[in-house]
Amino acid sequence: MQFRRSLLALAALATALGTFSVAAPAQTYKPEYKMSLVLGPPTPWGMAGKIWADLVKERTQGRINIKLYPGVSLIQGDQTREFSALRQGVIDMAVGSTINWSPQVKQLNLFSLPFLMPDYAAVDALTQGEVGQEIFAAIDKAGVQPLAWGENGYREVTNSKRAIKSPADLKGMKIRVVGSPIFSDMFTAMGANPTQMSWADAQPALASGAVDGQENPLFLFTVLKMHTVGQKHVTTWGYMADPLVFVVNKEIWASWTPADQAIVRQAAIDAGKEEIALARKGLTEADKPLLKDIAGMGVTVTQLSAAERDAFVKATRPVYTKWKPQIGTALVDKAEKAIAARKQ
Ligand code: X2X
Repeated sequence: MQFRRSLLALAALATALGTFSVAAPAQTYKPEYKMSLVLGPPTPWGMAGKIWADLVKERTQGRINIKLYPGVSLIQGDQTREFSALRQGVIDMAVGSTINWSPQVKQLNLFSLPFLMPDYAAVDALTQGEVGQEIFAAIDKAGVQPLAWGENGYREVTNSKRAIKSPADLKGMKIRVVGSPIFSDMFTAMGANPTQMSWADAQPALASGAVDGQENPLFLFTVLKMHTVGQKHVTTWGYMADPLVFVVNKEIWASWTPADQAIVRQAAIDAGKEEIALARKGLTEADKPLLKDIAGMGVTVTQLSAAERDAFVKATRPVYTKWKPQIGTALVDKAEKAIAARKQ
């Protein structure tokens, strides 16, 4: 009797398991996927990750559950190692900056070429066109699945010393730059004294005065209240903008059903569109309210005249020329043509 009951129970269990394996291919899915970000919410970058994760959870009825790891905490804040960690599976997915991944994918330096993209229409002409597709092919070839574009934004220079109107004003100034060689080249060419460090190290360095200045999109200035760490001068020179890319580790990508892959991709595209609008908020309106907010914090905001800007273009031209073949002459030519033909 006892034996018979156990047998019945076993049979019931087998049936239950069998049914489960047929009905739920999601059984091989991880309970949680780790998404790496440098900046968390409420920055636009952080919102990109949050919007993407929320859309995926909702549209997969929770089959794909994503947790955000801002501050690149999965790799101890070492943002230029993020791409390698994605490839190796230390990170499952990310919304990352082209700057941070450029040591591993040299084509990503395209967006860092000084004064290549004069306006947002130029950024869109690259990311939304053939150039963007070529860059995605390069990311794919480097071992990570690209899905959609987002935006960190135009990087404006801030400092504690003086208003920067010409390269001479930058002379000897200690500027924190990201650990990407083209940035050291650019700031050296302009006469500054660039110091490479991660974003995690940059914040205390600004606060202690170990560095005089930094460059980043202006929403970061307001979110972090950088005027409280002595950053009293902002110059809007629009020398480059870093797009963000939504990506997934390739093994993780392959473990999902085609239907779920389609959901994750579409959610990334939707989140990217929404985030790009957030990243441009306050900067695309005629009166640029974000600049007014910053001036309202007692900060000098310097907007360059065409002639003043030109002096920076000239000073950094040798860097452009040096990096063009390293990025790929054909790709840069194509980018220049796409920008010249852009709709304004
Ligand atoms: O480190 C930076 O400056 C930041 C936050 O903008 C990037 O990760 C590229």
